[in-house]
Amino acid sequence: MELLLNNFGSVNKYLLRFSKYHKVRTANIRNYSLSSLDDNSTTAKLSATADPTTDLATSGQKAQHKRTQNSLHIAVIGVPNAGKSTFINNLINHRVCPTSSKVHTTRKSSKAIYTTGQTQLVFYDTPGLVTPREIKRHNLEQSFKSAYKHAIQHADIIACMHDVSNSWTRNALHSTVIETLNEYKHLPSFLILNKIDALRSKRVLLELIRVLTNNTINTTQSVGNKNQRRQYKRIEESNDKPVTNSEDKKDVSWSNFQEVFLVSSITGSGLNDIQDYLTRVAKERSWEYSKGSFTDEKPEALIVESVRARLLDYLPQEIPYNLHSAIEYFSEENGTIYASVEVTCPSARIERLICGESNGKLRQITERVTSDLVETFGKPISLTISTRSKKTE
Ligand SMILES: Nc1nc2c(ncn2[C@@H]2O[C@H](COP(=O)(O)OP(=O)(O)OP(=O)(O)O)[C@@H](O)[C@H]2O)c(=O)[nH]1
Ligand SMILES: [Mg+2]
Repeated sequence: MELLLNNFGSVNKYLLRFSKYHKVRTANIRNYSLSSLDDNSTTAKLSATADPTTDLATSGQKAQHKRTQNSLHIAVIGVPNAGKSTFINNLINHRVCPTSSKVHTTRKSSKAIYTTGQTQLVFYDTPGLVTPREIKRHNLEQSFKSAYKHAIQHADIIACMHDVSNSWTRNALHSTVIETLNEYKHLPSFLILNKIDALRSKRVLLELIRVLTNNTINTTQSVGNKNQRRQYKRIEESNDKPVTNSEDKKDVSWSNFQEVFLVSSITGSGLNDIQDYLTRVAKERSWEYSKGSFTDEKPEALIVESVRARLLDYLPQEIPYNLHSAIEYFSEENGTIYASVEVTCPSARIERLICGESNGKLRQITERVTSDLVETFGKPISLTISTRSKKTE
């Protein structure tokens, strides 16, 4: 906890300094401003102030006056491992989406619900966007593609999650992301630059925004006075890997983002600003879920998905992708959940690998999933994970 708070503090300080150097003005028609950052805010939010975005905003404001119910459906899209599920869990303050360090943790679209004041936000967690080649290579279900389509079709707005921690991929939006935004361009969208905590230096961020939004937010031409411009230039020339639009001929950006947020989903930094934004643009509409709901998934499904996600974390390479987890038993008595999950392994060798010496690894996995599920359900859980192998040797 202390470590997280420390990280939080340093990001905070940096962006605070950063914001002082860079007041962002625009290119042509729109006026953007880099919002000033106070000690409690770690995000730089760029917004189209002169172009009051959509009718979403207006309807949201009206609704607040009337004190009626508002809601907004948000499809969170992005490439695998961008941090979509972590973002949703931390924003809604509940662990309902499975997360792991490996790709393809989310395999179907699921809903996560957050109700605050008059507003209900319904997030659609989606599997990472993949090309047909990747579907074939990783042996993914066809539902992978249809899942995010289903989510977007029900969405009022698209949240596009982009991982800035990887210096090789951060300089371009993935082609599948651009294709998706194009296909659904009638929907408003905003960009989330995630994992800013993992950047050694935050100096690349403004330039990244410029590249990824196709200069619709211009961060270079109109930066304050001469002194500030000189400082900005020094920042650009610093030892960070320069952000260049190296693939000039390829499309790497999207020009229609309405907002850009810089966040760390893992530390929670910047998430409040997104929450405020979504609350502001929510539509006047009755809630679909009761105030205390966080997901529409059945508890049994949440348990199985949690086991699957931790198997991805604890087992090497492709092995966990070939396992099948299923609920064997579920009940709730006196406020405690009792559950048992069976993991079917392709061979006895893999089964031994999962169990480890004297079942040590399986015990570790079980403890980890149990603690995840206590966060999910907010009540004690007694969990057993058993294994079986399809083939004996
Ligand atoms: N350092 C850092 N890591 C993060 C952040 N957000 C997510 N992660 C990590 O990124 C990894 C992937 O996170 P997920 O939330 O599972 O990513 P996803 O986009 O849902 O992945 P798929 O479901 O496979 O498409 C996990 O190891 C997370 O802990 C962040 O802000 N900072
Ligand atoms: Mg996910």
